[in-house]
Amino acid sequence: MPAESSTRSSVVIVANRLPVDQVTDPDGSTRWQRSPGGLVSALEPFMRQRSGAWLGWSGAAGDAPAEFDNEGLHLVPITLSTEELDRYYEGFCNASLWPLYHDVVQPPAFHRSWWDAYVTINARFAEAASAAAAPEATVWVHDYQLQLVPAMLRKSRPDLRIGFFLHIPFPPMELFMQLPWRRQIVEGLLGADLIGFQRPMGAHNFLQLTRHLLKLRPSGSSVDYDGRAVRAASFPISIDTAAFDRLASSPEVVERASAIRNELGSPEKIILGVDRLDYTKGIGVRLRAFEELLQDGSITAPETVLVQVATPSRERIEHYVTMREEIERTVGHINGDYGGIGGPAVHYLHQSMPKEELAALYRAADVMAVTPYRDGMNLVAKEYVAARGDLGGALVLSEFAGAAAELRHAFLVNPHDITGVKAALRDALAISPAAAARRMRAMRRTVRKYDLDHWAESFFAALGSEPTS
Ligand code: GDG
Repeated sequence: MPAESSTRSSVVIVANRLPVDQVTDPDGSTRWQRSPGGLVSALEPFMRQRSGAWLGWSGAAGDAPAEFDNEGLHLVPITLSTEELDRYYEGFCNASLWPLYHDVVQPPAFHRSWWDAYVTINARFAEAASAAAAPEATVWVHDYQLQLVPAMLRKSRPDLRIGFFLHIPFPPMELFMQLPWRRQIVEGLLGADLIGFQRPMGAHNFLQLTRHLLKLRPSGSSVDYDGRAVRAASFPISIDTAAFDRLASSPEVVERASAIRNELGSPEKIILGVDRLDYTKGIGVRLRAFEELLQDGSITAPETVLVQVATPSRERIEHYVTMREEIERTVGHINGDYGGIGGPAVHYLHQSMPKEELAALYRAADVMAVTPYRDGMNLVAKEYVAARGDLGGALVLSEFAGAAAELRHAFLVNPHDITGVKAALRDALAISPAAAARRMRAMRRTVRKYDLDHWAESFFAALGSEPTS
């Protein structure tokens, strides 16, 4: 049994990152600041009622600071050295698992030293979780970085209720089988009582693998393993819809939205893309469709412009460096051919921006283009809908984003079919305000009903650990 933590909690979240960032003030002192992001606020009610703890990496390489309390949460930082970050995080997580789980959009690389680091780090998280959890506590482990934690934790703490949620897609068996350590991953996940996926297909793929690899006999959404029933089911994640709606309807944001339109030169139509700069997001797809629309005269610039926000991401990984170069070359090319002085066709921003600015962009955009090749959910699509309290705007959405299952009133596209993407963009640009409002109203009903609280509550309920009121 590992050393006990100073505080033992009855609900413990285990995630790659802590929900805080260390910031340095002008006087050189440092403090922790709650990182923006819905996950922590959705989980907060559960955590507060049950003296919750959160384990994760602080974001800085090297020895982790001691555990501490922050705004009612007990935070347990986990140490990751620079070399571990290279092998575990940038290597195994983001250059092996990430592409493998996203339909091998890029070829995954497999290295034994990366795998070894993944095992070591998962064991470190499991040990810390074991120390932090009170007897019979609920532990909720998050995402592809920590798939071995459930089994490791169960071994040392069979008294715990263990849930796991995968934020990215779980691949079909044919692809998953490429992984040299496929059996260990499936066994790692089976340590949980409940394994949550974004889509029912993820749960189906997983259960099929338990049959194929471990000769288990799944029945319905459950499989018996090691004398326990393990359930695999879908829990589509969402956003804090009401909060986003409020933000986007605030006078400041509405005013900023019209200022953005002016700054863009008052175009007739604005198409918007907002993504982490990732090869799964299909940024190249929409650039190409946009370029072809300009080429064939369906649209003209600067009457119609594309604003692409590409948030910097994983900049030390090779695939990301090449993809960024390609995208930026294409942007330059389109602007060279179709832009004018002071009037580019594509406004490209490789930067992170405040949430308020993002909300204003959503509010200003006539068409939101979300065209990933594969995406667990895609919260940007849901945020756009939440932001359109004015019932304006149209959403073009890839069928391969988890969000497409709920947002059926979007213009759904196959991102591999450029002709289809062009047609959807054309239709979305031409839609009448009344027809746009009808679609937007229907989508807003969905995101209002199935919000982030609904997601967290249904997961905890299925895990058998609703908060006691
Ligand atoms: C993974 C899965 C799944 C983006 N740029 C800025 C900014 N953002 C925010 C968006 C949105 C979030 O980042 C991105 O979330 P997504 O869901 O679109 O994508 P991933 O980062 O790939 O997330 C995904 C998700 O996990 C949750 O389970 O949906 O499928 O891949 O909230 O608004 N926020 C700010 N400035 C930016 O420049 N403030």
